[in-house]
Amino acid sequence: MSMPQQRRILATAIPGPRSRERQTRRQAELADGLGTTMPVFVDRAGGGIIVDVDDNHIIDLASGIAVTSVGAAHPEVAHRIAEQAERFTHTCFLVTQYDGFVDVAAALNRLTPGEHAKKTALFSTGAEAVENAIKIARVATGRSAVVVLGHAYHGRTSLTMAMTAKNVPYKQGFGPLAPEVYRVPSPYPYRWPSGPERAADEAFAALREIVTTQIGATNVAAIVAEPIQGEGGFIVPPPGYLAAVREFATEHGIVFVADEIQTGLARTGAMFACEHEGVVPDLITTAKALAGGMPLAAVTGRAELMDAVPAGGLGGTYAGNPVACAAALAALDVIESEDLVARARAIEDRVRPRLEQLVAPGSVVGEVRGRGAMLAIELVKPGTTEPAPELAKAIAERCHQEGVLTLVCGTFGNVIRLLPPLVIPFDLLDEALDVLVDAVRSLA
Ligand code: PLZ
Repeated sequence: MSMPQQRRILATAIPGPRSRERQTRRQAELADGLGTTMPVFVDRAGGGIIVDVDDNHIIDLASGIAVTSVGAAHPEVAHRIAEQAERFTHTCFLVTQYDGFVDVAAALNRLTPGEHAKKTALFSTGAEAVENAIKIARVATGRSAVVVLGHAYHGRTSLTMAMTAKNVPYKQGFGPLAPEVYRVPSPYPYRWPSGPERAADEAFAALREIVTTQIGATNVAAIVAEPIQGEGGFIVPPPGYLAAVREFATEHGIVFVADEIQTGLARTGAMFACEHEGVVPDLITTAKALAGGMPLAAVTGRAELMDAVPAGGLGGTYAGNPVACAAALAALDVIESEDLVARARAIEDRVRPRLEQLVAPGSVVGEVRGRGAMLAIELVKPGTTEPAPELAKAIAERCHQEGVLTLVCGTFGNVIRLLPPLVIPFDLLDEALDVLVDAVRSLA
């Protein structure tokens, strides 16, 4: 099958009749707890285009939530998946071993920041990687407390939903929540009460005070932070904050975990987002872009921490599935050989100025932020910083009707985020921005 034509085509209204028909069936067959951003059904996708069952060609500014950085059908990824599936689809690595698992681990040990000895364990989903990072940190330190940030997102499983900040829809009714999870303020420059320039120092001071006076530093196994907060609103921590937390963790024997599940592997214009701040975490979680769309996740970090858990303590039936590993080796090759780190920076250079034109006194766009190909606009009531979630939703829906897939995020539901595949052709990116800018201007 060839790559979809790299062009926006509106063949019908969106959603079209075939998608609508399927939507009725979906509603009858599927649990209501499964949400949907854009109610179309997909026939094929690749590059910067998603083709739905009505033949609409939609520009992809979502990448399946930061997953398909190399595109949804990169020929190299597809080829390596097919080749591996013909050899074998599964053995369970805990039963009999295969090279792909070790090769992915070696690649992550090489690519992640820091010159220290590193080891890796593979899993299937991001939430599973975060859970396992906590298990490792707890065994390695003999401590149990976990410190997380306001606006954090770490997953939907029992432990990770407790680590996630937002209540609805992630926690409401799902309690009791896992114990020993403590939250400190996120250094959110745009919303920091005493102003953005004080956010780094004051947020760090709050962390230090909460850890030392309320939890006790000697009880803390791990501090977990997303180097740019994703679901919480593409919040970029102010310069110096992550480095201060890193140093504090070292001083108190706390494991510093960077959750790079959304930010990692070229997305932000660096292989890992903590590199922008020169920070070297003890453990890093990855998933999403790692395997070009196949479910694969990892914890990578200091060998002595990774080795703290005795044999049998880590794993899972599907953890590091061979087909997913083959896809990852292909995706990582593409990320490196096509220099997608540079490509993410080029995307920022192209997109940021367009978005910044929307910011002016009294504008509904309060801030443009992010790094690389992880950029967002925060929508507010004009002349205030009061969140405007209805407007964000209306803008996203207008884009969808016009054949551009955008996602909304943020604790207040008022942030439109752009996560295009890193391989998106620039003319498509420009066209998608025309649609987004028009939608913001006409709905403001
Ligand atoms: N950590 C930083 O961004 C996943 C969630 C989509 P899983 N983000 C998308 C949704 O609504 O479920 C994510 C993340 C960060 C952890 C995770 C969890 O990764 O692969 O979804 O489990």
